[in-house]
Amino acid sequence: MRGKLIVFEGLDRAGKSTQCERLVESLRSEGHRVRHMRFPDRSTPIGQMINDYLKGQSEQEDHVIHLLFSANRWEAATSIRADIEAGTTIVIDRYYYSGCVYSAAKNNPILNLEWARHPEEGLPRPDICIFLDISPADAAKRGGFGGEKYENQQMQDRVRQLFSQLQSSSEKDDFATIDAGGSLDEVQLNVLQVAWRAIERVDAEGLPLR
Ligand code: T5A
Ligand code: NA
Repeated sequence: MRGKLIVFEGLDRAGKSTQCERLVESLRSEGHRVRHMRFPDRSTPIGQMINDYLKGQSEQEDHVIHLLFSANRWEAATSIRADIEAGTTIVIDRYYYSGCVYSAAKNNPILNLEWARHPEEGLPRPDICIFLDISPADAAKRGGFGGEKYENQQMQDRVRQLFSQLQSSSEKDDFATIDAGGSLDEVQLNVLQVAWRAIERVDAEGLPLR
């Protein structure tokens, strides 16, 4: 059986990294081979350019940084497909949904959601995208903004709007939305249910990786 592609998305401080780690551990303890990834992958030369940009150490034109984020996924695409074909499940912390939404949130006159989507076309499509939904007020209780580029209220509000636009678009079936405002254990329980349902559906219906 092929591996599955499971992605986590959500606003800053929704709990993506925490829940990603918990899911990876849980699947491994059930005997699954799992690779844990995150985007941006700051370890590659392109990822280092992205890191400098997010930390405010370099400037990039809006389309340029968008294409760098996309290229950072494309440089991993072949190995993602190969691992999944070989039976390894891949759990990813942020993917092209973040890519589209954060770029479109800048209100650049050309770079809307539709423009943003094009360079991402053909990347392995997730079997499920688990969207961790949290109100900005609850997220704020988890600590203030850090120093990175997009960590400000105006940007986060736009990002939230655009995520909900994406979730009612033609790609809406990619998403399972989970209330991320509960305790770590409550959220984890819901994540596990959604993940197992997606895994079992792929196996039962023999769905190919898209
Ligand atoms: N970006 C990204 C783009 O513009 N384009 C792209 O293509 C991509 C991929 C960096 C930035 O890049 C942008 C988006 C981002 O602005 P990042 O490195 O993934 O992306 O962002 P991070 O800042 O690392 O991650 P987040 O801040 O978004 O946090 P998480 O992962 O959602 O949250 P997590 O798990 O680290 O938890 C945050 C805090 O809350 C607590 C945790 O213990 C932690 O302290 N917490 C809870 N507390 C109470 N109850 C719960 N249920 C909790 N869950 C977590
Ligand atoms: Na994170």
